[in-house]
Amino acid sequence: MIELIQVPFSHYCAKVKIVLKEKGLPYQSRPVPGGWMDKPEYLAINPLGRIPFLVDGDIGLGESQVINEYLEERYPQPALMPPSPAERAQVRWLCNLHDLYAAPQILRIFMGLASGRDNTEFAADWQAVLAALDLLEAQAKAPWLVGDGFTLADCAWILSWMHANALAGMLGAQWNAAARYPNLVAWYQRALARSSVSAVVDEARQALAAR
Ligand SMILES: N[C@@H](CCC(=O)N[C@@H](CS)C(=O)NCC(=O)O)C(=O)O
Repeated sequence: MIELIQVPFSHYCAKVKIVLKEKGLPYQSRPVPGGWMDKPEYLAINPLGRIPFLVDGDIGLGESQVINEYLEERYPQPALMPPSPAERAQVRWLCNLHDLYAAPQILRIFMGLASGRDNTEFAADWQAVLAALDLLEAQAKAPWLVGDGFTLADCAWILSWMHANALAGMLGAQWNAAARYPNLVAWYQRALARSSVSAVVDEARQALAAR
């Protein structure tokens, strides 16, 4: 069976779990060996010290986008990439927007606040998150981010959208999502109706509440 080393509230891990569930692939969720990503037990598995990490038979893979593209090619049905080259490129563009320009900033803010640092230290990261969300809002199509089908781009953004909403409250930021991000608010509501998404969101919420 596929094994996924993950932490339940990680936005990068959520990307992969939504894909596994969309494709109906059973998997075993495994806590990080040694207890955290910097422990020797885990570094022996993934020297980059990052999660998620997926094991499928003989192959072990890190990096959420690499994992998702592997799953898409290895288990092509149901497809989570559109057929046309232009739309496929658009999916990759929005995945990179997430992975490079929003998710690291969200992670830094979460970890920083959790370690007691002051809100004011995260102004630049928060502005970067808003800029990425502005771009996503402008690109977002209905019903899904790219065209008519649910894609890897939707999988990528679900938990980070949830985290951005929570962070706005934690930072005491001005946040009127319905006014600034109407497309994304409607998109998230549609996405929650999918069992893959609601299961992963619930898992993250429960883990955050237990912290
Ligand atoms: N580019 C990586 C980033 C993964 C990542 O940063 N994951 C975080 C958890 S959400 C992590 O492993 N952090 C460990 C650390 O910061 O030491 C991916 O897409 O998988």
